[in-house]
Amino acid sequence: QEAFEAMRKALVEVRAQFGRHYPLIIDGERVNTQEVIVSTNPSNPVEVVGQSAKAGIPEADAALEAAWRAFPSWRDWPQEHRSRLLLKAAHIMKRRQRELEAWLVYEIGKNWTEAAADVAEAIDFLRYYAISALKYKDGAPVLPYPGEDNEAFYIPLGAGVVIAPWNFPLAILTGMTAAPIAVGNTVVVKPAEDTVVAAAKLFEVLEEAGLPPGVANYLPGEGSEVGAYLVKHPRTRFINFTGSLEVGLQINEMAARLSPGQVWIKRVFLELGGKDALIVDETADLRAAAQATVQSAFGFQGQKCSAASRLIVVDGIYDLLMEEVLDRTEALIVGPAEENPDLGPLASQKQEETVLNYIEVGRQEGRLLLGGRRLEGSGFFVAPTLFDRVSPDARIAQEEIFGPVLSVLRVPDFDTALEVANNTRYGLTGGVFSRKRERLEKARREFHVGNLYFNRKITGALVGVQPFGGFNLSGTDTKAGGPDYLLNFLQMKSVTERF
Ligand code: TXE
Repeated sequence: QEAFEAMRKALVEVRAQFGRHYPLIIDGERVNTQEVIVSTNPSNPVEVVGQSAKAGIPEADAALEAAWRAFPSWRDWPQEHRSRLLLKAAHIMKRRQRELEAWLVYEIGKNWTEAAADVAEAIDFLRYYAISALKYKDGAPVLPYPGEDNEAFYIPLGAGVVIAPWNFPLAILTGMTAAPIAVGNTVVVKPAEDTVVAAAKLFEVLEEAGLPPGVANYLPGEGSEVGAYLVKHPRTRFINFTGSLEVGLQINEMAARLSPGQVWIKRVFLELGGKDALIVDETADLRAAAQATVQSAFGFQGQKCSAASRLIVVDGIYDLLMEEVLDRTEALIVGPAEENPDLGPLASQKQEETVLNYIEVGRQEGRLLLGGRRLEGSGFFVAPTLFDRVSPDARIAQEEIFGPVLSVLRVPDFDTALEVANNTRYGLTGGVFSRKRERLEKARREFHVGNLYFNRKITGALVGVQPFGGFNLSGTDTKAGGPDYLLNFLQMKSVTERF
């Protein structure tokens, strides 16, 4: 109750800042403001103006140079001091969590639960990377059998670029930024165009924590302009990207080419899409399976790479399960995010159009069971939608829709369910509802996804508990919140001294 009251208060206080600085979603419509968002980092001469934050090539060059200028001293900070700073940032974020949640509600249409999870995960990332960075500090024993006259130790890479998606505007941006700087790198951060506020808030927190100017540089701008420019830039040492498959593949290709004056092979980390399947067999707890299906498919309007977008049902319980799923889906409330509905608006006009296009494709490829339309009135509200009689190779079973659309596939037995689940070019999350241990063991071996869940929903990965990242085209096997994630931003040096 207390948290709800605090949230209501925060929404009012944040709303009082409307029309001042930030593009917002008001009642589902994206309302851009005409104000200046001034970079919170004095070393980074990025003043962004107009409808939503816009930085151009000159600012991108300035930000990357600011990052390289800040690198030598930040690299030489003792690891404990860098870690302590990030822990302080986590503490500040915790203190401001209701306000930050309120911004996420207004900026990207998350309901209170999803907004709280986003902020909580950002705090977890700051803490987790701050602590796990300590094991790489200078002088830490890294060799299993050190000789008496040589040592090996880690050093950071230099200045890199973080390019973030809009769907976890604080959590993913914070995780991708905190990891490289935790171990002594510096970064230019390019948030998604639709979520420049959440990014600005992270910079406010980092600045309050005392992050030296230039260590992290705020560069809100067009991905295809400043994002691509920085990916190709010879002075970019690494790229940490989370976003769509198509952009990720473009980045991989651009970064592979040597630019004039480039003296290293860029490291590229990609966290891409998913077409995640939930299997329910005839031994499953049907109520639990139905609940998990609806939460995984429609949480944050299905705009999660971990969302369930395929439900694979073994014959025998099909009608019973579908009755449960349809009942629960019909009961979902869709409305303005600040009223804490089950589903808020989609993130943008573009997102709504994409989802509605896929719904039209779905009408050709399957049978519409529920939803299939936008809601009357203003705002990007799309009804939770289910199609069944979907074949495994249908577009709505193969392509990431990134909206509240669930494709239901019916199979004769569990083995076929696994084959259908693996029939995808992605491999991010997956789930199985079954009471047969040997089937779970088979799924553990054969269900080819980076994050597998048994008898529970398939979204949500606790930092440090479920390292997050997928196989195949879901990314480069980098496990965010995993034990070795920081090694991506380090290189090892060996020094031998003959006395
Ligand atoms: O991605 P986009 P979005 C995925 C999710 C979905 C996508 C949604 O599955 O596919 O992210 O996020 C910048 N050169 N994940 O729509 O359009 C752009 O400005 C350089 C997976 O934001 O790819 C934005 O900052 N940059 C993830 C960023 O790329 C470019 C979890 C992403 O934009 C660019 C969350 C270009 N040419 C979301 N074009 C996981 N697997 O964990 C755009 N950008």
